[in-house]
Amino acid sequence: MYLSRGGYEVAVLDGFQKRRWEAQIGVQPLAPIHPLQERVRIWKRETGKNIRVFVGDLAHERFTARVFEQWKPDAIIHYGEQPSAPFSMMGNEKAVETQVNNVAGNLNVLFAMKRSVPTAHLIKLGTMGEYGTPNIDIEEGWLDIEHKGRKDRVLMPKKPGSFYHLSKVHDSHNCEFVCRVWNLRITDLNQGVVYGIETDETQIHEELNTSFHYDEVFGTALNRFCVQAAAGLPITPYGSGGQKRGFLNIRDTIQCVELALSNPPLSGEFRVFNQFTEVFSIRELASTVAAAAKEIGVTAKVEHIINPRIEEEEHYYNPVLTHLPSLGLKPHKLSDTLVKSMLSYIKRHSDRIDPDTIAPRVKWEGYV
Ligand code: USQ
Repeated sequence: MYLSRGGYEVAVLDGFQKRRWEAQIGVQPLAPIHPLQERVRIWKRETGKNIRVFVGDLAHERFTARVFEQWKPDAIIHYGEQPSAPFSMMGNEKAVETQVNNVAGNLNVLFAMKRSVPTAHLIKLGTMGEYGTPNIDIEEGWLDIEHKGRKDRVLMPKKPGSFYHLSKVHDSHNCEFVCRVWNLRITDLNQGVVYGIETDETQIHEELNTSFHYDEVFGTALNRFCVQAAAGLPITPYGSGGQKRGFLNIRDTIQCVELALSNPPLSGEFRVFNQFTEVFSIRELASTVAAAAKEIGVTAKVEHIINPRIEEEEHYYNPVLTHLPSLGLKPHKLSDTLVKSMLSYIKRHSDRIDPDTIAPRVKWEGYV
């Protein structure tokens, strides 16, 4: 919607897998998400801008190839992946579904690019979680090494924490390979944990809202904490809450895509941007939400619970962030009343909160 408003000619390709997964596990976004075609009609009515819709599954190579041949994009923004770590850890079937959907879908995009638009720019949504929490600084994708007196530049080593995060590592390797052998141009956005609900575009009409999850599977930490506070439930850092992550506001995710789009890499370049604006520990987030809730008259309790994941809870964390700021990223800060605006949105929809979907049941040690 942002790019369409900005004058780009936009097509959206969607197979509605996320809606199917939500139905399978019995969760829904906080506010309902209307059918895509209806949202596109509302967008046209409100802004006069047309967005072309292609319905199908990226993992079907003939469909993907046909769309690329027909539409001939100058740039592709690839957000079409299974995004949840807990979903991928629910067992054998969901792990396979996650990796097939993500890795095969991305491979089909790469082949379709090579065949129909070899000079197009792929902006691929990766994740900061590809790196895990190493005891060294996290560089932006590439690491200069010296080993036994010889030097090389290699992809930053990866130690991800779920089958989902692993799928993004596999994608990154496939992307780097096709830049090297087919001369494609790709930006891998290693994005941190996103929080927030509204953008300028979603505010144009209620039915243009984005999908906001708070459940144990699709909800991310800060979003969950805000819903817990609003629903009078305890805020749940897992374990000690010393896990540190990079975070960014949903508005900044759009800014980052536009910066990548308007500053494309060279042909043959695999470019990696670390994409976050602030680093917090989970316990800092929990106390920030509790303090913000207090300001609007809600008393929220923080209750550390047994960590269902296998991850480091106290660790070094120092990711490098240079590329996006050097291109002009102007971050929104978490402290800029965002939590308050999130809390008021959540309160407006609080009758739809299903408390039974909040407690974590998916365990990393888990299922076979
Ligand atoms: N956590 C809690 N309590 C909760 C929920 C989460 O302590 O109620 C902890 C988790 O154990 C983890 C951290 O918060 O240490 C982040 O968890 P999350 O669920 O917010 O985020 P994550 O599973 O890492 O995945 C999310 C998105 C994923 C994206 C990733 C960016 O779902 O699509 O790739 O954030 S990153 O974390 O940088 O890899």
